[in-house]
Amino acid sequence: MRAEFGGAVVELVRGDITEQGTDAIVNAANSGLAGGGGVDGAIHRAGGPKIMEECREIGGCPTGEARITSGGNLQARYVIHAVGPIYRGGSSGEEQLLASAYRNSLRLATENGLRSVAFPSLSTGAYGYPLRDAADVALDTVVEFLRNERHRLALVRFVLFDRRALEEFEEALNRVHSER
Ligand code: AR6
Repeated sequence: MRAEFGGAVVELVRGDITEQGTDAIVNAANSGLAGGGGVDGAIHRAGGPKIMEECREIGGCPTGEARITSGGNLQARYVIHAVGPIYRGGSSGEEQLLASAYRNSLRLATENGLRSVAFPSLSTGAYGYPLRDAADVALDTVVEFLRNERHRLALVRFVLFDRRALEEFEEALNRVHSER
């Protein structure tokens, strides 16, 4: 499923984030940029040790922010390491932090002149953010950025790991699209 906003296509696919040929892929990282399971583990396994070396030099990244490294052995030239919030019930600023993790990732992509970026669903694995709410935040934030900020992005792709995640993102995209 795809739709256009602010000159860029937003696309939803089912798949593995590590296999994307976009200019950058986004990592669901932790604030230590220390590696881990899920998306993070898969990216470091597929991309090789260079990415972790660069993460160590950067040292860390506060929740809601993002940092960029090379893509190592990945097809993508860059990895944008975004730190989403750990879900603690929903009244600890999680929504704002999740939105800012997406927004800051797109800002970094723009500052580096990138044309295409692929995101996983941040915070919805180990960090426990409810998928439906997270899908709404993800699509609202990305669409608002594409419509209102200066950018040269042509493609923002969400790569969803399972059918349920794809369906929740499809519903969220349908909603944003019908509100235009
Ligand atoms: N491609 C696309 N999506 C994936 C993949 C993949 N290869 N693998 C898992 N997912 P998570 P978080 C989905 O846990 O919740 C790590 O230990 C998965 O089904 O990767 O932000 C880090 O080091 C889920 O919907 O990220 C952090 O400590 C979504 O990606 C912590 O986990 C995100 O799941 C970050 O937790």
